[in-house]
Amino acid sequence: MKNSKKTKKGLIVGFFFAALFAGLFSSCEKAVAAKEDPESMKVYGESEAEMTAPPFVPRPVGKRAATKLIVNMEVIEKEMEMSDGVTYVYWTFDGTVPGSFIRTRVGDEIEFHFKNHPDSKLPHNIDLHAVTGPGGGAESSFVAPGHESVFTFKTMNPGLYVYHCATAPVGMHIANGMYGLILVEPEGGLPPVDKEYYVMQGDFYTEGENGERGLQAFSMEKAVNEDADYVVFNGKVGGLTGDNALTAKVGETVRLYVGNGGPNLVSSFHVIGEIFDKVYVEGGAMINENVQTTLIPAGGAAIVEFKVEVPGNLVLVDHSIFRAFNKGALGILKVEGEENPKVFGGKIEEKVYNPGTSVSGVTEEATEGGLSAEMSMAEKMERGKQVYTQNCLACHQATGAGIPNAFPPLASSDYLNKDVHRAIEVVKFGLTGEIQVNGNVYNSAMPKQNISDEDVAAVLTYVYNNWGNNKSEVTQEMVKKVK
Ligand code: HEC
Ligand SMILES: [Cu+2]
Repeated sequence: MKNSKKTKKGLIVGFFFAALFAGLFSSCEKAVAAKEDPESMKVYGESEAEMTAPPFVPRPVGKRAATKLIVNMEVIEKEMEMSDGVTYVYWTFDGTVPGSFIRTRVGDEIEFHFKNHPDSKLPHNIDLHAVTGPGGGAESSFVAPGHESVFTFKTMNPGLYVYHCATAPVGMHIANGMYGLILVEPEGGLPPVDKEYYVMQGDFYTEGENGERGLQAFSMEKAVNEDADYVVFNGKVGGLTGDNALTAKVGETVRLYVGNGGPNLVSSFHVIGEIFDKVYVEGGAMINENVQTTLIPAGGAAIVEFKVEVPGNLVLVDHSIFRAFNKGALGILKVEGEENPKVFGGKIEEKVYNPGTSVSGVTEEATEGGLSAEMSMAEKMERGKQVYTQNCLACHQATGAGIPNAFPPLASSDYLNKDVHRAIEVVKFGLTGEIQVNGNVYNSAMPKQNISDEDVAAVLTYVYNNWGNNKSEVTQEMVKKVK
């Protein structure tokens, strides 16, 4: 009894002292931290910065002390691929778009050796958003072809920063690919993750339209109008797909350093099939959690982190979605590993859904049973136009021209004109797999059209008697026979 009381008292006293010590200690620590402002932070030793081409990043800085860091970078102007069969003369930092990733820490003294290859046609410079000083180093780094300039700065603020060329005309130098990222780690580094990658979006303006083959020149007019032909990750269409896809394994944590070089467009960065567990908003110290899409300004960046729980292809996009599917802003992160049905069950069933009523008001009874009275040609044409507008126009377009690479034309379609019964089949039962229409290959899916036999006859008659087709008339009976 007595003993236990004593122990209790001892404990309380112990707590009191512990609390006192903790208080003292933490205030000490605060005093030390306050002294460590980056400006007066001492540097220890000297080393050369590891530089990496995208999508890779140098090893973490972590706990190393501030140091004198030598950065070597070279401007190279060269022709590279923009898209299949399309090339462009890029102006680059170290030969890639975006340029090499620079990794440093707060308090480092950077000695920047900036070189311009003798084969370059123009002078260039570098404006690093991580620099506190005039032009972010632009004037101090300005260098003619075949020269090197050296300048120094101290990294004052941790964060992820864009660098870019700032030689006049600035917009043109950026539009030609002159941008990249520099990461300034905070004291002690960033929390460790399993995979880190470097992704940077950019918009490109070419004399020819998107996909026009050959060497494409820069279009100042389109750039001024912000009318981009290509919006891409890592410098080209396919910069992060196929062999260039990023990879990770189920269970790993992934950190993406995402920049936007612009020159014009703001990116609505999104990964289809993931949620960002963490976003370092705008590349700064503020962390947001559970984010679907993060805005990355032109000349800005963000760090996003997520754990990959299930296998499959995650799709990196600018969610201004035509840029992704029509201009190139699409990348793949391939996740391999065991299925994880607890997190994602996948499709477990598919069955017929028939509520028994039709929203479009199409009569159901004509599909089964006897024939209703055959319409006259004029009636078919009128009815057919209505059915077409309601059911087909969205894909095949008002003029029957279709959409290249997606929906085949019905106008002057050799496929359509060759075989009426096949055409009826397509409309009644849908169509998937590869077909050729007027010499172009389509490999897509047309859904089964749930319309009455009478309407199939009308719409096909309408299609056959328009847009240069062979003027066949389709009857209910013909439709009924196709099973
Ligand atoms: C959701 C989009 C979509 C709708 C709606 C649609 N189609 Fe199609 N259609 C397609 C696609 C895609 C193909 C090519 C399928 C393939 O690649 O296997 C196709 C192919 C065809 C073909 C054969 C190829 C050709 O160009 O001659 C015909 C005929 C056709 N559709 C007629 C129609 C008619 C008539 C309607 C309306 C009753 C209709 N389609 C509605 C997407 C659609
Ligand atoms: Cu430049």
